[in-house]
Amino acid sequence: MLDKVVIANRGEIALRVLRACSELGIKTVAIHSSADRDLKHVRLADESVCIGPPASAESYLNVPAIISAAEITDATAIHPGYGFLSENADFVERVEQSGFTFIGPRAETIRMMGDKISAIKTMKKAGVPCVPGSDGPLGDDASVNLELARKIGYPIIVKAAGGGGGRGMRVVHSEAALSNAITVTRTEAINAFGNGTLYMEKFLGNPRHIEIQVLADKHGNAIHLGERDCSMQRRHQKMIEEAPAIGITEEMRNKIGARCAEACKQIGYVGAGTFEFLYENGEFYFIEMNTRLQVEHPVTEMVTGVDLVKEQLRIAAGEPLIFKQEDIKVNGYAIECRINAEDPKSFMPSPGTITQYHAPGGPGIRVDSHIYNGYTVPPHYDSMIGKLIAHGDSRETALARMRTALKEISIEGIKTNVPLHQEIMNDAAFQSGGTSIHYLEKKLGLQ
Ligand code: MV4
Repeated sequence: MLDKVVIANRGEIALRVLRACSELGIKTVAIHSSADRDLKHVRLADESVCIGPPASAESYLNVPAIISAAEITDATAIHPGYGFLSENADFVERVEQSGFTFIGPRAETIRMMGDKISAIKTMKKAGVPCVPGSDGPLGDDASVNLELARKIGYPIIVKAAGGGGGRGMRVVHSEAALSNAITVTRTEAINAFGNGTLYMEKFLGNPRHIEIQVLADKHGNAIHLGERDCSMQRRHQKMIEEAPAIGITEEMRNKIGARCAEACKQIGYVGAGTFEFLYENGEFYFIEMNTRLQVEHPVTEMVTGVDLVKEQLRIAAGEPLIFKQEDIKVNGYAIECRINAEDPKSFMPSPGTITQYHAPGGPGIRVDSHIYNGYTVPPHYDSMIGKLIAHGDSRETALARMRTALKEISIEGIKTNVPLHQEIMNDAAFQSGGTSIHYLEKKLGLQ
């Protein structure tokens, strides 16, 4: 097993990784910025190293400082959490060149999935269903692009190969608008990612965002752990996630899941990963793959009973998967609410000191959060301060437990989005389930 892990992240996910290490008897090193000395996991870690000032660029993204911290503490591995350096192939190479184990996929895999065109090409070849599209980069010949779009059929969407997560894309409804859309999107992509490579897909007007969790070891074994529905989002920020997704039968889950696991085997995928799909009219369309642990991983853990972070650690240590596909069963329903330090109406961040905190509890309730009485939420980072997860035998029970927990939770001194979560839990369409990626923005617009 790994001896000592550097946790190269902050907040709730750093605490989550620390807990998994602790259970497996792995020593931990917390690296943190000067704004994060009082983080809960910094106090709980075996060792801690302040690696820089508050700005992420000089701390959580500071590769030499992170490698140095691993060296001086005699660590053997680095867990990147999510965000920050978690999907940075250059970082993985630097980690490995310095003699440490990166807890995640190989650099080559991360680089390939970072280029959305090569990701789609690879998945299509592996038998994963993709959105009808250009199957490659767009050239500069306007007539060729018009012909491509005509074949696909309007509306189409132009996307940047270096984009993802909602950045660098434009919907085109007519031939007349195509050429200009390509020019503008290309300029934006060059400015944002330093890469003007674009591709084209059929635009799906009202899909759900459904993703498949996978685990793969270094011995060629791969399994899927079912799906999550992440459609309840605003401006590409997910707000609520659930597992399983309403309307996805066991047969559909096994079919799409098997395709994802098979693709993992074909590309030599290592670690935890997520296949992102758009789901419309009963069909799955692959759009991107995330090569990291995701924020919403707990809903999968609650319904499968698999500890995904412990599995990441075991896989990185070279151990074979302890689960076979037949061992994975989806039990009940889980819902996660992301708790943000922000104004529930304007969505403006609300950093500051938490003067009073009371955590909810009871059957089926899980709280993944680093906050405590007197903790000060710094203004320098993401506003998510924790996740509230409810599990139950039925979706109705999970929802009822979430409603109860949202009443019970008490966070004073800062504003949070708890009131908005309460409202969504009582929303008729959410209660019925299966709402699209556009539902929340439409609902908020009507208020
Ligand atoms: C799409 C799409 C419709 N059709 N692709 C946005 C984020 C990036 N991961 C892909 N995105 C989309 N790609 C086709 N062909 C609609 C979106 C999209 C979206 C996707 C997932 C979750 C939220 C979204 C919000 C707006 C648009």
